Amino acid sequence: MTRENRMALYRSMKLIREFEERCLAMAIAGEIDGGIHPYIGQEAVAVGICANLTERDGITSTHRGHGHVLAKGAEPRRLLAELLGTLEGFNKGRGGSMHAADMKLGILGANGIVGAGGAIASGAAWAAKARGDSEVVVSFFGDGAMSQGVLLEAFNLAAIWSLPVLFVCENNQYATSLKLEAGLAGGATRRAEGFGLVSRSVDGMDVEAVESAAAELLEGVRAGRGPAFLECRTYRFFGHHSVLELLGVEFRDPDEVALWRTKDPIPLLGDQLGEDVVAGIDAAVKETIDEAVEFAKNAPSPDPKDALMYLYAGATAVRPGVIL
Ligand SMILES: Cc1ncc(C[n+]2csc(CCOP(=O)(O)OP(=O)(O)O)c2C)c(N)n1
Ligand SMILES: [Mg+2]
Repeated sequence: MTRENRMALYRSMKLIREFEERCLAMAIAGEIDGGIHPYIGQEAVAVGICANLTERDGITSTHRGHGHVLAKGAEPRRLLAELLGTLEGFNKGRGGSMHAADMKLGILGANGIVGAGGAIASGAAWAAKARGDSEVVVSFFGDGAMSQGVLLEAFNLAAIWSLPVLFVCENNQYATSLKLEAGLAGGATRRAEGFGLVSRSVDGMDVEAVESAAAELLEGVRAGRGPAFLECRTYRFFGHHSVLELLGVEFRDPDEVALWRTKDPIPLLGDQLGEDVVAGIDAAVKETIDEAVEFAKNAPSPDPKDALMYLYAGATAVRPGVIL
């Protein structure tokens, strides 16, 4: 990997970190309705995977999705405007934190329903294959989704129809407060192998390792050899949701959290780039996020009379409660 590539990976991870730190503070201050699920700690996964994707490739995301959306190329100011429920958001404020989508960038939607993105990814991959297009679709989901029936059905259909999907399990070892071993029998990669998916597991705190594992698997997916599965072993540095941070509730052992914080992917890569390079990127990223906050806070809110608009494709609200 070239120095320029490493700098791009560092910049993208730092952008997500800065965005999420700012959002977490805003959510705790009550400035983001509904709060957020912070992605802090897991940046190497989104960035390492998306470094292999073109704009035409698709992704499906999760309730913890800001990192995926930013790594796929979304503008931070438009994402923050979405989180604040304003008209400048990608979805005019209708989606919010858990449902940010931008079809032009191949962001087929974050999703508050655990595991649901896998089925959407398989459907989009089926459509790409039917059209004869060369795009691939990446589906991000957590370890908790591995026990959702819909995801296992998506594995099955993707395998039997040989669809161009890469399933990425972000194993941060917890589903809310449920530890992995208490909720997942058989192990993630072994389950995926059971469906005939080419499966690998990688250190999700090492962005270069994630990038190269994904590159290898996506080569087969793009060549039409069928779907693949990548488990990224990672950790979230904060609680499941901002409201738990607000209340000071932490289900995990503080020593375990402290240990994983020593594996932070950002300084790990930054140390290779040198202090001056890091300082330059950090300052530019901070400026971008400062500007995004300013932009989003000044963006207009939707008019309550338009509340029923954009709920259905091609539909128009003629008066409250009546959709044509
Ligand atoms: C179908 C469904 N069941 C339950 C929930 C409630 N819920 C929201 S996040 C979450 C935990 C998901 O854990 P995981 O998939 O590991 O993702 P992580 O939060 O660790 O990123 C649960 C159970 C939901 N949103 N959807
Ligand atoms: Mg999890």
